[in-house]
Amino acid sequence: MQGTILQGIGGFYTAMDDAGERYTLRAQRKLRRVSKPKVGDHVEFTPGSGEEDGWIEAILPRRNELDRPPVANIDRVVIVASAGAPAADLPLVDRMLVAARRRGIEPVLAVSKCELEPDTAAEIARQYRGAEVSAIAVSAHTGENVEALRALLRGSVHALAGQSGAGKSSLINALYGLDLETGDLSERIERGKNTTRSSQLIPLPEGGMVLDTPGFSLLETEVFDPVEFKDSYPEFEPYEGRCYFQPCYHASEPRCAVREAVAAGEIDPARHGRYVELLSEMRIKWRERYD
Ligand SMILES: Nc1nc2c(ncn2[C@@H]2O[C@H](COP(=O)(O)OP(=O)(O)OP(=O)(O)O)[C@@H](O)[C@H]2O)c(=O)[nH]1
Ligand SMILES: [Mg+2]
Ligand SMILES: [Zn+2]
Repeated sequence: MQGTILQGIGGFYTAMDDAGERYTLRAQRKLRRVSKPKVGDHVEFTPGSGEEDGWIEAILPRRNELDRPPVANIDRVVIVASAGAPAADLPLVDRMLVAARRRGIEPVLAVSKCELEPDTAAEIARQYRGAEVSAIAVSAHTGENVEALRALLRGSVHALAGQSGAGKSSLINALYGLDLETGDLSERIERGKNTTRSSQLIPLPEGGMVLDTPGFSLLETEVFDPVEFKDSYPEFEPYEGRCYFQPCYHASEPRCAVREAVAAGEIDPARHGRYVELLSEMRIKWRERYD
């Protein structure tokens, strides 16, 4: 039989077949060695019967996947970054954008809790102008732009991802009238844990599916040739080929068209500054890749 993984907790997976029937399954060790099943995976399985466990036999080829959050076969990743507390970690947003682009997943930026700090929300969205990402300031509490975001996401398989406490589960509840568990910041600090502990795929009555995922604060950027790093920054594209040095990293080279565009206010300086930092990290990792 075939189905889609909706959730995986403690070695047990829930799969749903085309008829909407749900099965509890385990994954064989030989399968887990190659790759652990991810939420969103299409799998072949043998259902359990009586006392017998059901087993996932194979993971069908993935259209795409992310490592963090660990999800597969999605159309879009909605990066949720808060305008209030916890303060948005923009280097983390940048890393998620790079990961999405490298994996061929369309990113959307949702600046959450916008009713708390409207100016901060607008400033964050402004930094990503030209980055070919829809940046929408939303509030799960007031409903601001929730309808616009839902219209943008309609019919697609989309995962909400980002820092713990950014408001992913709250936003999903506001978007789709659900009742996922959400957590107070104060409780969170006491417990030091995510409110959402495992990823979950939810089929939507209007079509498409939404994935709630646990928050994270660290994301290792995949190591690849640093000369390709700029390709994940669409706002540099119009200036490509116009630099004095070729290839140009657009970092500290003289007569760099991208740096001139930053100086002229055409590219956001904060976003470019973070690019330079992530790039130097990538160059070090690339040099040390065989150590
Ligand atoms: N003021 C305000 N608070 C919000 C908004 N959305 C969420 N919150 C609050 O932010 C806190 C965290 O929300 P969650 O939805 O649990 O955050 P999460 O991103 O799912 O967190 P994890 O599951 O731990 O990754 C809760 O106290 C929410 O009430 C909003 O639009 N405005
Ligand atoms: Mg959550
Ligand atoms: Zn350059």
